[in-house]
Amino acid sequence: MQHQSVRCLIKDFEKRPSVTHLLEHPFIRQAHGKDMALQKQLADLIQKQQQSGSIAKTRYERIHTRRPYHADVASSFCIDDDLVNLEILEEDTIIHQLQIRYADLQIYTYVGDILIALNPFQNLSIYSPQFSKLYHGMKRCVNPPHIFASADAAYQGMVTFSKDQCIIISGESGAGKTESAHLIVQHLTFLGKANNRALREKILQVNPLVEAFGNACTVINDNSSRFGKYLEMMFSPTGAVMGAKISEYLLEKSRVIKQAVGEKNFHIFYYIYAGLYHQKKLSDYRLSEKMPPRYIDNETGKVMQDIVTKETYRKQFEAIQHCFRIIGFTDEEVHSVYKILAGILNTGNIEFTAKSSQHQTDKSDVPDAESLENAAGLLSIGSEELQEALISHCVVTRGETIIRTNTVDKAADVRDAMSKALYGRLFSWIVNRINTLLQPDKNICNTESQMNVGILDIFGFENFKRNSFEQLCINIANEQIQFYFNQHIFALEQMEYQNEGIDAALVEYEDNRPLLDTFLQKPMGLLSLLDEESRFPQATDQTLVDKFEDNLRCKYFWRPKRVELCFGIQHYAGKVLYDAYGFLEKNRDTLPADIMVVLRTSENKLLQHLFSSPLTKTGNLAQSRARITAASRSLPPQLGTGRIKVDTMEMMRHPEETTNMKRQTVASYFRYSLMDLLSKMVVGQPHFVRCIKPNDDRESMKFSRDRVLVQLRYTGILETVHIRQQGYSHRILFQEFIKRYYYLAFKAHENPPATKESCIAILERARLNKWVIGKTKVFLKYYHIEQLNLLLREVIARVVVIQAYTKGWLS
Ligand code: AOV
Ligand code: MG
Repeated sequence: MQHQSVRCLIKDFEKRPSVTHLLEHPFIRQAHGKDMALQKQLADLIQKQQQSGSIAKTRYERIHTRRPYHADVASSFCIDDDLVNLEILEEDTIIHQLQIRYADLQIYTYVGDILIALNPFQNLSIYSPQFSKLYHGMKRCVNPPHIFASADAAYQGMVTFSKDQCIIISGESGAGKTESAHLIVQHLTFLGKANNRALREKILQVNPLVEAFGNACTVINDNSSRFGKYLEMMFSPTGAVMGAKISEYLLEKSRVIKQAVGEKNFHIFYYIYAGLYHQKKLSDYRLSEKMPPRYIDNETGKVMQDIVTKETYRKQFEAIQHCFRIIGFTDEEVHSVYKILAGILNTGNIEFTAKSSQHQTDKSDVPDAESLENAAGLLSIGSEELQEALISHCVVTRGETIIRTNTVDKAADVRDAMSKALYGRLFSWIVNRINTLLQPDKNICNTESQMNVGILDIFGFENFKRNSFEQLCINIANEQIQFYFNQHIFALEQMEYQNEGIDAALVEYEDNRPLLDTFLQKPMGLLSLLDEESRFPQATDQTLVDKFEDNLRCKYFWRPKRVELCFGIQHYAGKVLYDAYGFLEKNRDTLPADIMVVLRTSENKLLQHLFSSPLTKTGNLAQSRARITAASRSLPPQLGTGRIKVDTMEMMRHPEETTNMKRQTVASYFRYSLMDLLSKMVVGQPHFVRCIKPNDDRESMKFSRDRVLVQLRYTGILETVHIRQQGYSHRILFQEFIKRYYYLAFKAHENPPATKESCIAILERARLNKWVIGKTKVFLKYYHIEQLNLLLREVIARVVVIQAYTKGWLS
């Protein structure tokens, strides 16, 4: 029994060097035991913990050849590792430091507790498991700055104080956010060593899988995230990884149907086309061997050439199959996914021609039935019904249902809306399925005691030659993340100095709140105006821009002369010109009810599920139209007009669905998503990683001072350095502070009151400098926390050794 408890303690302490946890361990409370081998092990462990600095240094020297540490540097910490240590705080000095470091391939630099990561644009050998070990539970100043150190800080913060953490990665498109997110997950899975290896494997496959569906090649980045991703990794109270959960935000669905010049569709389409091509299975999915579908070959012929000659797509296909398998998707599910993807590609090939008849000139027809039948076959729906839903729609006017034909353009729009809806829902389904497969086992860890580290990786700020509705949403999301950063680093901190009567120099920073209000305010913000205009059937993109101009009277908005559909926004990260062409349609994002009805009749279970709605009765198109007629007769005339649909819950997930009561637009869905994201982020202790792109040519070793300077300016790095140097980033209530660091100054039986004096006693005992005491809180510099935690760990270790001695184990 005792033997076991000592072993258990050692294991626990190694896994989770948490002092609070250790103190509560039954073994420490009633330490006794006689096993010599275990005693030795315990003593070694404690010694190792105490000497961790020097061990790490030599290990680092062994494996990191680029920058050996010099013996004459008293601490292995290099002064310029942290910009806060600079004596002269000017843009020039900061940029100079970063440039020298970059030339030496030191891509990471601290600004206090914030990590700056410069994109190296080359593979570095600093991410191996050896490095994970090196950074594990280490004092930050022992090793050079590293993304693993940030992940480690979050993990240690979580286990030590049982508090959720979140790591917010920001930076413009191509700066390295997604790569950083991968590395964080890698280190966290290393730290959260579960006995369950399978689970670790699964978690590592999550990012590659969702990115195959949600990332694409843009002119800026070959692997650009076209959705926002918040990945939460769940841990048990002892820090073992238990599961994971992803939340996805605002996938750029329009990419499925059209890509700008030089850009591509979502990766997965190329992967499956190439994979199936090489497996000679294209015909099983009714895809042509000679001509890739229109949706993926916008530069005719090029894709085919890549697929035949290059190995990468095929390998990626295999990797994705592997991901599916490891995570736990069944073969049947994967097959359904491929069928839907191939169904989308075939849908894209359906063409329409005008068909004039005596009575109507705006009719369209499908001249070549092959693609239609292929699509219908793959989606397991009737081809006639599909055709009917594409070329006609049902309108209810004053209690009467009229079937109207669609023009060629309209039919093409319906086709594309269907493809977008299919892809969007498929993507959400994959994410939900992953979440189900990776949810923690309730028998092992109950939800209450679970803790998590969230990792936010969104699409970065974008400024293309032509910017559309998607860029607007992406940039607003970035604006919101910048606001959150400002709040945390500047606003809240400074507000507390004032409330607590602390005399600290105020740091000026660029507050983007007014701009965010310009977008999000109700009812006169840009998104509200867009929604309002989207409700008028007669509105055009031109009337929309006019409306913006009439109502958005602020310095952030302007309209260039002589460019009709254009408007400009002065974002925190620079000026962007938007082209409002298609804004209204993209915002409405309607999926005709008839298409939905047809898709619901699918015999493919997955597809049925994607379009199922608990409140809607199923049936074929004719039955549904008959039902609508019946229903419309009972509605008051003003409500019985327009397209009919659907229950509100479904709409929250899928904005494209319309209702005659209220229409959910992309803008309102987007606003809701942003709120949802923020609500997740605010509950955790934030850690910031700021990615910087050193040049626009994606070249390694190239440092463009101008480009870096712009990014440093708009992210407020200089101001951040100031506030980290002068400010107090940690503000802890007396009570909490005493609870945490009690053992540094008091004995077990003492019960100090939650007063200023008790806190001062601890701070003085710890021999810290430069702290201040407010009315209710202790104000600490970012580095104090680490010092306190280390001291605490040493004290606890001493307690353990003393107990071991008194029991006569160590002689
Ligand atoms: P992003 O996520 O910030 O852009 P990525 O993380 O996709 O940018 O990085 C872009 C490219 O830079 C990657 O594909 C790598 O080639 C390279 N890169 C970034 N970080 C590293 C690193 N640590 N080591 C080696 N190469 C790196 V966007 O998703 O477009 O906003 O929407
Ligand atoms: Mg990315």
